[in-house]
Amino acid sequence: MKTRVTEILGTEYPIIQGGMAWVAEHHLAAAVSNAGGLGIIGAASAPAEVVREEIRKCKELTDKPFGVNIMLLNPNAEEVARIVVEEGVKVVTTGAGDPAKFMPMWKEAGVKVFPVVASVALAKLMERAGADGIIAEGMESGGHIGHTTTFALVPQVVDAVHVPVVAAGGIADGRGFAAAFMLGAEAVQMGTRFVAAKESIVHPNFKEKIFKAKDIDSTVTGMSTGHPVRCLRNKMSKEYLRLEKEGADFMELEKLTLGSLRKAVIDGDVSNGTLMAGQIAGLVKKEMSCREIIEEIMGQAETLLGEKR
Ligand code: TUI
Repeated sequence: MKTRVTEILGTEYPIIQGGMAWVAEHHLAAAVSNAGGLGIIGAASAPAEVVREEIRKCKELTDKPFGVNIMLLNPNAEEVARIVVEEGVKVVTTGAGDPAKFMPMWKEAGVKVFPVVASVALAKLMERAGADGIIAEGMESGGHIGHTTTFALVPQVVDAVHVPVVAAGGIADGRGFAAAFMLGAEAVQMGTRFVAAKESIVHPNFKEKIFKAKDIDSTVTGMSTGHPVRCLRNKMSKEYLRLEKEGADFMELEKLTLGSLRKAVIDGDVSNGTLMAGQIAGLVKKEMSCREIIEEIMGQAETLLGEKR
């Protein structure tokens, strides 16, 4: 299936993997890229040299294009922004902020830039700054989110910019893919479905939580701190929300979440860890390889959209 996004990215399919902290490491990114999507290494809060190593290891596992996600709340974002250029990475996605100050450097190096936005205003700003495409991420997504749903955000962003739009948030199968295309998207980004993939290094306890999740098992912490984070309900989220309701200050809440994503992803501590996942977790029922996931979705989507592009 060809769209402007596959042309820009040089991928077989218009499917991008989310840049999930701790989860989006080189094995997952290479597996998605080898299956015809765009794999992403999530730089998150990792030290810049660790990101460089991840990029090099990914290159050993795939000769297909892959990208790096730069989390802009990270104090070393600038260093990581330079490293992607030094390492010849083809695509950058960004999250949790405005990457405009890095855009001239990336554009000069020929890096394709797809900022993740949660609003029309930032989408327009990013287009003016030279973005090659926009990833419009609805609040169904896992992790740090905005306030608008994918269904409402995507068509509004599509109407506001000329560059192609990628839909993210709440998409995990061919129906979601086809619906996103009906809204005007030219690709989708998926996180949760890939968290549970065979090649994902996420602890089996966390994957099991996704497979067992029901539609109502998703919650949002941090509404009061200005950094809302969507995760699956567990002991940790209940405690967080209780403290938040009591008016706990930022530092107190931070203590609870410090290192909590690592606890969930690496240690498999599904009680005290933060189980970042999207609202679509309830749809993800079994572990499949990235290739099986992508081929299943493309098969369903092509039938639904009634076309082979
Ligand atoms: O970035 C994400 N998802 C993330 S980042 C992350 S690490 C983190 N953990 C705890 C608290 C905060 C971050 C986990 N998940 N998705 C892309 C995304 N970007 N969603 C929302 C936004 C966003 C929000 C506000 C982008 C820009 C923005 O404001 C723009 C500005 O002017 O700063």
